[in-house]
Amino acid sequence: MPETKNKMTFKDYMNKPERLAPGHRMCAGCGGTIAVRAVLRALHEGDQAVIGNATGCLEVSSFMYPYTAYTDSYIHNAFENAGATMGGVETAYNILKRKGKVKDNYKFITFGGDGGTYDIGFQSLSGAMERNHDMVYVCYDNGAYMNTGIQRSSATPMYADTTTTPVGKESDGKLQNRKDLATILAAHDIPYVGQSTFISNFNDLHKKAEKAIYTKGAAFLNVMAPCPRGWRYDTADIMEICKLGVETCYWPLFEVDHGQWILNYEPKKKLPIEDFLIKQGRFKHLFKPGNEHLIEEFQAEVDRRWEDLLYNCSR
Ligand SMILES: Cc1ncc(C[n+]2csc(CCOP(=O)(O)OP(=O)(O)O)c2C)c(N)n1
Repeated sequence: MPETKNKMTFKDYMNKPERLAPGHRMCAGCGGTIAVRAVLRALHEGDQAVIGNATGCLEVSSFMYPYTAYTDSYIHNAFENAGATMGGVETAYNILKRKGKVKDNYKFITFGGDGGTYDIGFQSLSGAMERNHDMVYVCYDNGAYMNTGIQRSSATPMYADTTTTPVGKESDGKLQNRKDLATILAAHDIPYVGQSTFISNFNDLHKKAEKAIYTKGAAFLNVMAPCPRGWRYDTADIMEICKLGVETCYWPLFEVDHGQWILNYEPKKKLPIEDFLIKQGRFKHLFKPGNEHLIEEFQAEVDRRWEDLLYNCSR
């Protein structure tokens, strides 16, 4: 069970000190930054953290040796070993704590983009989770390798226009469906998995981050974190895009807490997927006359996954 202290309101959360200091170089309107700030705010006062970070936008923009934008300890890692490194740090901490050499309480949180998490770092993430290290791995999922110029990843949704799946006469964008990583992590049978994004007052993300950090054992959080450059939207639209992701059931809010699947939000009226897609330049081609069938296929995939989730949550 989470070691939740007292009940906190949203205002309490927002009044907590920032643990990602201002002055980093992330883009305006970047979802990754919002995700990191929200997750770190869930740390209880007095607790220290070691932050791990796979290579990516977040790392290059919040860390330039010897400076970091974090008020906590920070380790930059290659994609391939971000999970393994934090597992090692947690193990070393347990030994030092037992020997009385470390007095403070530490929590272990690794951040990675979807390229580093779904693809390149997947083996070390899977291993760290399976070994049940007391750590949280947070994927800020912006749906492509954004730092190197918007290349497709296995998190990129079908038909998205990326630099390695360019839309043109011969191509409608990415051909494959996105990998459902939260479900794959749930199949690791770890204590906690949560999927979230930014909606209304951020309560969903705050609660899940706190649960993930304070649940004993391995936890994984998947946060949809839009990227204005890659998704091609007006920076001011980020909150609306996240809301539409949830209201269309493209990005359902759910958690798997010690094996129990819980749907955190069910839209009163599921919106058509067009409402989510039309806000983003990467899907512009889907709205050309003659491409209606592509949207229908997209919708069918969203429906299929939503039904699967409802089934899992009803068991
Ligand atoms: C093994 C390896 N392959 C490729 C790169 C080059 N590279 C640096 S950042 C980056 C993109 C990272 O994408 P993602 O993990 O999705 O994070 P984002 O940049 O979108 O935040 C790549 C491919 C690298 N550093 N190491």
